[in-house]
Amino acid sequence: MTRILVTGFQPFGGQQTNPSWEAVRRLPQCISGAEVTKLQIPVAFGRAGDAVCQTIDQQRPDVVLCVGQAGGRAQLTPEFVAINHADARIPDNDGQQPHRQPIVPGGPDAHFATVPVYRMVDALRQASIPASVSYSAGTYVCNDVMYRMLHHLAQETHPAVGGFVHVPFLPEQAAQMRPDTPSMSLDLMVRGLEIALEATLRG
Ligand code: PCA
Repeated sequence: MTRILVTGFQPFGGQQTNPSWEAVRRLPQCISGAEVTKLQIPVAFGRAGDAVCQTIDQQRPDVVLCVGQAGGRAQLTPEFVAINHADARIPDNDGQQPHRQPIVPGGPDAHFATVPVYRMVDALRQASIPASVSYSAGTYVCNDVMYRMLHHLAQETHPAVGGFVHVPFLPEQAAQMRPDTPSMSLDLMVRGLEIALEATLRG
């Protein structure tokens, strides 16, 4: 049976909730006949990526999709690339704040997503869900997790495909912010993640 591992983050940066986990935990147990496992990970450099890699080793999934919040974005954005660079604007939930340093010293400069990011975006737009490919996952914990996960998969002989999707704020978060802050409803995010996974499994 095909297995999918999907992860979402704990809240961070003073927020009460993280839409990534709220959406991930509402995904069905089964998508296109594949079994879905959900994992909540901490907003912590190193520790979050390690938790994902450990779970990959235990569960041997075929698809790994990590999801994170990108406040300020208006669309679902599958990430094209993770770079070997950490530079934190704010401390993570462990109080770590790396500046201008490699994630894996001596590792490749970047890892490209191995999920079909363009096919995901095409499928999402087809379903009238706003989406676009992003060419930067930033330099905070999300990029750290994506890089560590793809680096781990790259060491395997029969690797799973791996990717990362950033989601906008929820309406209740945006309601507390500047008037031009974009948001997306939880229902749309959940449906969008499901469509992105369906598109991946078609590949
Ligand atoms: N977003 C942050 C880390 C956790 C999350 O949900 C990021 O984009 O790096």
